[in-house]
Amino acid sequence: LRRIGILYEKATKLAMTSLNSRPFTVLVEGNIGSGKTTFVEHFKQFEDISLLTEPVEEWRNLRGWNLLDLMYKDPAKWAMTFQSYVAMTMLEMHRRPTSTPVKLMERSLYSARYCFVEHMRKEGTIHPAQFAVLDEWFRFIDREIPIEVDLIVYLRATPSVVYERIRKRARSEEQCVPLSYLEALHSLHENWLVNRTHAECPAPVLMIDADLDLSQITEEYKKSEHQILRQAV
Ligand code: DCP
Repeated sequence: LRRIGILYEKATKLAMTSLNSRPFTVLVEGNIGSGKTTFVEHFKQFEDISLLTEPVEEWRNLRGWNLLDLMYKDPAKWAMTFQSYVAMTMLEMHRRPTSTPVKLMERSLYSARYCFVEHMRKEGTIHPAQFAVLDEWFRFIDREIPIEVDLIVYLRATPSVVYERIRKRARSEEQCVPLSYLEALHSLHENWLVNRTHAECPAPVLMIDADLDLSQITEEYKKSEHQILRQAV
C-alpha cells in the first residue's frame, strides 16, 4: 500500500508538471568563484529538482579545443568565439526539458550578455562589430525563443573573497585573472541584479551572502530552500 501511495504521489506530480507545462525555473548567478556549483549541488538531496550545472567542461573541450584557455590567453582573438559557444550551450540548457517540477540552472544567457559580453564591449576586448553580432543573436533569441525564468538566486560576494577562492582552486585557465576583472564583473552583476540598469531582469532576485566559508554557507543556502522547494508540489 505504501508503494502504491508513493507511485500515486509521483504520478500526480508528473501530471501536475505536464499540466503546468513547464518547471519552476531558477537561475543561479554570481561572480566567478562565488559558489554557484556548490549551491546547485546542495539541492542534490531533493528529488523533485533537476540540476543543470554550467557546462565549463564543454568549454574546455570542444572537439579537443580548450576554448576557455584560448579566450584567456588571447582575448582579442578568441573572446567572440568563446562567447558565441557559451551562448549556444546556455540556450541548450534553457531549452532542455525536465520531468521535475523545479529546474535549477547555473548561469544563463542573461549573465553572459549583461556581465561577460558587456565587459568585453566596455573594455574594447571585442570589436564593436563583433559585439553587434553577439547582441543581435541575443536579441533574436530573447524575442523568438521562449526562455522562462521564475527566480534568480544571486550569490553576492566581495571581489577580494572570490579572488582568494579562485587562487586556491587553481583552475589552470584562470591563473591570470586579476582582482580588477573580478571587481568589474561584480559591478556588472550589481548593475544587472540590484540597480537594474538593464531593462531586462527576467525574474525576482533572491540575494544570498556568498562571502561565508563552506562551514557556514549551508545555513545560508537553507534559507533559500523554502522559496525553491515550495514549487515542488
Ligand atoms: N566565463 C566567461 N563568460 C561567460 C561565463 C563564464 O568568460 N559567459 C568564464 C569565467 C570563468 C569560467 O568561465 O573563468 C567559469 O565561470 P563561472 O563564474 O560561470 O563559473 P565558476 O566555476 O567560477 O562558478 P562557481 O565557482 O561560482 O561555482
